[in-house]
Amino acid sequence: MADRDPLMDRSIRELDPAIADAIARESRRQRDHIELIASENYTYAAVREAQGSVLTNKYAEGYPGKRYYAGCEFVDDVENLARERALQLYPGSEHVNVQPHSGASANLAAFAASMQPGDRFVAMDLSQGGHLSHGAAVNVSGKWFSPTFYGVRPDDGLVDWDGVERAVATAKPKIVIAGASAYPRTLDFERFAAIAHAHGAQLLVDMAHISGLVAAGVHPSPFPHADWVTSTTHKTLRGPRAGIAFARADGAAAIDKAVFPGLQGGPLMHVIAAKAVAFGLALRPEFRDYMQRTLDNAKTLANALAANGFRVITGGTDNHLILCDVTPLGVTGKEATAALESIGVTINKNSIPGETRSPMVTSGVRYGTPAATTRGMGPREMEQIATWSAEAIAARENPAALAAIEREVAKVAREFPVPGLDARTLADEAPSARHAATSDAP
Ligand code: DSN
Repeated sequence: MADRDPLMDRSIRELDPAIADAIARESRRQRDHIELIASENYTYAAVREAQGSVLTNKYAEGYPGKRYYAGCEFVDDVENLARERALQLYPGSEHVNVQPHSGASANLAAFAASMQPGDRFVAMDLSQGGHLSHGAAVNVSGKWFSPTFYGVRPDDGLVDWDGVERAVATAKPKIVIAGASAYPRTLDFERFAAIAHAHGAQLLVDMAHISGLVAAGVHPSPFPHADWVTSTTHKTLRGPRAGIAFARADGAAAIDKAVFPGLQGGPLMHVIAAKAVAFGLALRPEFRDYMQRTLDNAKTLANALAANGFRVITGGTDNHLILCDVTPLGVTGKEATAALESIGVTINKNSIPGETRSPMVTSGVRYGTPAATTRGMGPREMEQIATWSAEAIAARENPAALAAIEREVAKVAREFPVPGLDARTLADEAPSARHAATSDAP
């Protein structure tokens, strides 16, 4: 014991006040702000417990029963449970790899499993609602592979099916990607699969945004239509910040090899434990209720935003997110986001179909209801948020008016506690610091 480092059992607060203060300030921000970024959520206290557990100490390169290190019997139990629960959560799924560190890693693994560098694929353009890891020029998916893009129709904002057909027929791709980060309507996976398969391509569905809705049965499932399915686990699914990748039985070996040893080394067993906990909780009836309330809130918020002068793209929403043109209110997406940030309502600026401004400015904003719904907010708060949004934009050059709205927002926010944010964490807190304006969601 004499040589044992005495610092090993001390708290963050004792050892590192700078980090402890930053965590406390972020805790306070989460308590006092209303979070409406469509990709964010508050995870369960139990998920955080698993993620902060001793499993972070363990190396487990390989897969259950086939590891490169000894001492893996208990982490094998964890990974097997995570796999079993993920497959149970998505009927029709055949194989899952629960090791990807993120959604972008899961997408790259699906690329590595199904294509060679230089191969062609078809995906939704980032500026039309797609994702950075679906072939953006700045991303490895766009640098090492060859994308052709489809988009949405400028008049109604819905998937341009003629454009999908044309892109697939012309590019003759290895894979077609369906999945988006700013598309407010139901994605017809069966139709995507029919187009891809008719042209000899495989379908990759990235369900990162909607995986909770799919698990709860309130959005159609990509199974059994897709050949590969990827997701994050922290958005609507409400688990830890991480990814997963599904394959058909005949793609199991390819996806497993792509994740490890292809792209990653040791799996994050503490995060895999947290995924297992989240999958178990998503199998419960309470989760279905939560997802239904998230959808109901999104519809209420969309209607209320429209009533307050926002132009809601596609006229509404079928899922957890709302895309709006804010130019009828006389502002850009950047200005609207800054005005809302100053009252403690957190959203992101977003390009809209037919966008004329740069991604750093935009004409639109994106709202989402998963996080606010987790806190227990309902239709009354959604209507209030829409009213505050319009008021803040109108008062954006009036600091006193913004401060008055900010006080109202904080009062309502505190009526809805953040899960797992206990009084002790908040008692420790340093003075509030307003966080920097959000950027366009990649
Ligand atoms: N950045 C996420 C989003 O906000 O949609 C997607 O990964």
